[in-house]
Amino acid sequence: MRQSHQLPLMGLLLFSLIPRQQCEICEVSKENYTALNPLISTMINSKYNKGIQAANVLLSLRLGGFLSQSQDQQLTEKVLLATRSTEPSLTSGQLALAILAVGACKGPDGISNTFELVRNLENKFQAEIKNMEEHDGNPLTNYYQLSLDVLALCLFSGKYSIPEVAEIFKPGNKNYYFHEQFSVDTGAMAVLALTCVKENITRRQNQTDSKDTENIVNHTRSLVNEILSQKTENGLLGNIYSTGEAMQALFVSPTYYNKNQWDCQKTRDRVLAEISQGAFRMPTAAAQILPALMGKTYLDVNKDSSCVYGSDSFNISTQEPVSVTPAVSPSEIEVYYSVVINNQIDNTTVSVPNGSVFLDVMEQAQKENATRFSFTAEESSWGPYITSVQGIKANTNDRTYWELLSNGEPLSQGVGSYVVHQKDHLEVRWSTY
Ligand code: B12
Ligand SMILES: *[C@@H]1O[C@H](CO)[C@@H](O)[C@H](O)[C@H]1NC(C)=O
Ligand SMILES: *[C@@H]1O[C@H](CO)[C@@H](O)[C@H](O)[C@H]1NC(C)=O
Ligand SMILES: *[C@@H]1O[C@H](CO)[C@@H](O)[C@H](O)[C@H]1NC(C)=O
Ligand SMILES: *[C@@H]1O[C@H](CO)[C@@H](O)[C@H](O)[C@H]1NC(C)=O
Ligand SMILES: *[C@@H]1O[C@H](CO)[C@@H](O)[C@H](O)[C@H]1NC(C)=O
Ligand SMILES: *[C@@H]1O[C@H](CO)[C@@H](O)[C@H](O)[C@H]1NC(C)=O
Ligand SMILES: *[C@@H]1O[C@H](CO)[C@@H](O)[C@H](O)[C@H]1NC(C)=O
Ligand SMILES: *[C@@H]1O[C@H](CO)[C@@H](O)[C@H](O)[C@H]1NC(C)=O
Repeated sequence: MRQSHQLPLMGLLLFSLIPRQQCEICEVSKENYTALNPLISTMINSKYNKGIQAANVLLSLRLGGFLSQSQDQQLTEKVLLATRSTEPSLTSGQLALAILAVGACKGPDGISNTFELVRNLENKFQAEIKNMEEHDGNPLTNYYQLSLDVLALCLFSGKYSIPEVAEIFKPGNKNYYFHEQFSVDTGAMAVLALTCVKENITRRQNQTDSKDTENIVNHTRSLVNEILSQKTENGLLGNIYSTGEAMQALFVSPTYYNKNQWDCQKTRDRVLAEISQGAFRMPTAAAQILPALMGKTYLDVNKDSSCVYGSDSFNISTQEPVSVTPAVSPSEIEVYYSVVINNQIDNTTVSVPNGSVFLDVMEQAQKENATRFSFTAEESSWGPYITSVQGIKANTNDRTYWELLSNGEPLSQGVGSYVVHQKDHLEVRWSTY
């Protein structure tokens, strides 16, 4: 009898004791900001073919307050111009990122530029849902982008249905997984979106929403657990490129896990070590890790407050970065390359200069036989994305794509970044995720 009284009481006591002290935001200390310099200069000096790809970088630099007023203005104009001129063809997530970036704070002119963009995002989000209804639950893009959509709509007073969000973001939905493996990036972005929605409902204190609130809380708890279950021996959450966003998700959900479930300092120190080894040379990679290292999250985007500007300590370079050409020309290396479609394999041996990337190998093979090794690629915020090989195109409605592997292992970088090694067995494989 006594137990039945004590247990809930204990639970209540623990619950009221734990919250704040457990919320450990382990940002990099001011003395150690120099460790972040490579990230900031990579972002500031980045050049993009399409301005929309600068949105992630702008968002990140604004959250950190790293831009001078003139740099901020320059980059904001660029993103806004690109957004307006290409809006109909943007994916929902691209538009959401642009809204988050451009609206992150009130710029020098003080006008909010986002009103019309938010209306367009509402439509794109509905189109994602419609596609799911018509194509076996597959959105036009993916759940990472649907999460960005909800986050932007939530932060910028857009319209969305709370019950619909609670339904879409149920844990266990196949869209959280690629090859049955939980996508930490996707789960993290969903946690940020759901947290925003939950805070909004709570602030409105609308009793009729309580069932949805409970669902959203439950979804968030499961997603946080799944993220924590992807913790690696060395402290990463998922892989190095998902860790920044996973840190943000854990920062905003301290009541859903115990202090001993996550060693934030260990994660941070591992990331700092990876920065010095050059893991974040891709501007988008740098943009996605920086906020967490500053103790910031995408929920800190505040359309009502003025921008914080830094000094001109980092200059936007006007000249091309000097390419590091080695004194002696590199030796040639030999790699194996195969295109695998179900049981059909087309393979060849390719010779490329040492230091070449996967894309160089594909181009070399294509030169040797334009039929067997033909391919197309599209520029994305992570570099070139392989869209077709031998004329066979990736399709989100079928969840198909061209998977990259080396020596049988899926790569964690794209064709533009992965540096190949002597005797590598490189493979592009027609896959379903
Ligand atoms: C969804 C997703 C996919 C989907 C894309 C199709 C779809 N249904 O949308 C699938 C599962 C097919 C996929 C494939 C791959 N992906 Co992926 N993907 C993502 C994810 C979760 C979200 C991307 C997104 O929509 N971003 C938001 C929008 C607004 O930005 P965007 O640039 O317009 O998005 C497009 C590109 O990002 C592109 N894309 C997706 N993945 C990759 C990877 C590379 C290298 C490139 C160049 C482009 C690209 O697809 C997006 C939709 O069109 C990110 C996570 C993250 N942190 O960004 C990982 C991520 C970008 N992917 C990654 C990787 C490694 C891959 C693969 C190379 C894996 C492999 N071994 O084959 C392949 C790409 C191979 C190829 N054909 O070139 C890494 C990239 C890391 C890096 N340093 O380069 C990330 C960061 C995941 C991670 N933490 O490791 N991916
Ligand atoms: C700064 O970094 C150094 C080396 O990485 C570390 O030893 C030190 O504790 C850090 N300082 C603070 C205040 O975090
Ligand atoms: C909650 O969201 C609505 C609609 O998106 C918005 O109008 C309102 O300002 C938000 N309220 C709070 C308190 O955030
Ligand atoms: C409360 O929520 C319900 C359902 O989401 C909605 O129909 C109603 O308009 C809301 N009321 C207020 C005061 O926000
Ligand atoms: C939420 O989770 C709790 C505990 O796991 C459970 O008791 C409750 O029924 C769940 N609520 C909903 C709406 O599913
Ligand atoms: C940036 O440019 C300003 C003026 O052009 C100059 O004074 C400053 O030293 C530069 N900073 C760096 C880090 O190059
Ligand atoms: C292609 O693969 C077959 C079977 O693995 C192998 O015997 C052959 O040597 C490969 N050809 C080239 C050019 O690598
Ligand atoms: C390729 O270059 C790396 C250093 O960049 C070197 O360690 C390696 O030995 C080289 N390999 C060949 C086969 O020349
Ligand atoms: C390219 O490959 C196709 C199909 O395997 C073959 O029929 C053709 O002869 C090859 N062309 C060249 C130039 O090697």
